[in-house]
Amino acid sequence: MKKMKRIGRFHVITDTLLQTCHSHAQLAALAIAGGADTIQLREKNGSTKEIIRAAEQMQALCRNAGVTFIVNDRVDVAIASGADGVHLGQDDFPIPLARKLLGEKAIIGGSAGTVEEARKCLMEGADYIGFGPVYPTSSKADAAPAGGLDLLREVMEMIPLPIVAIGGITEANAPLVMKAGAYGIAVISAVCCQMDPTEAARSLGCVLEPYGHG
Ligand code: TZP
Ligand code: MG
Repeated sequence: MKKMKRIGRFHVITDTLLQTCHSHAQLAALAIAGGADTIQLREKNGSTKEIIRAAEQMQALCRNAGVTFIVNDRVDVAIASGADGVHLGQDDFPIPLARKLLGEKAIIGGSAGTVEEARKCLMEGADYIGFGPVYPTSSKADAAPAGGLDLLREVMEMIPLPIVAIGGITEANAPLVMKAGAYGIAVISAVCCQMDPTEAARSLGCVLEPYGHG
């Protein structure tokens, strides 16, 4: 039987610039303990060797926990670490080329902030779309202005792929995003930058439960 691609509904994206208490692997472990079902390694600095090392640790943690592991931007690191997939922005490694290198079984996510960008991801063969920012965020330096729930609804109407909402998602607004029909959410600060990332993930996971998470 064909194995389903496990695209989680609660993605935690690890970051070691916005907070310096935890490493990527530590954040992955803390987020998994709190119920995250997808972990994404997002590292824009540092040596490739270091990033591969972090990715290998995270891949092992995720595999043991049955959690999906995605690498942001770096197809090479995804291959090297045996990740489940990659997440690619509009100006990153082209999705069709990533598909060629990673194969049909890999999960490929594409970032989009407009319906046109989301359609491009769809046409190029993405498995899901990270759509946002839905709300204002200070976690991404070059983030576009927040699109809000109406744009999120529009993309979900037009694009037949799982839409994972990103950007400024918190425990307070996650129910609104899910009620609007999002497949899931992806967060950085709401988990990674909290005093207790496990507890933060746990309470965020609780508000997702009525919408099919957990
Ligand atoms: N892409 C769009 S918004 C964003 C990314 C990586 C940042 C999300 O971080 P936060 O802290 O959950 O707003
Ligand atoms: Mg990128």
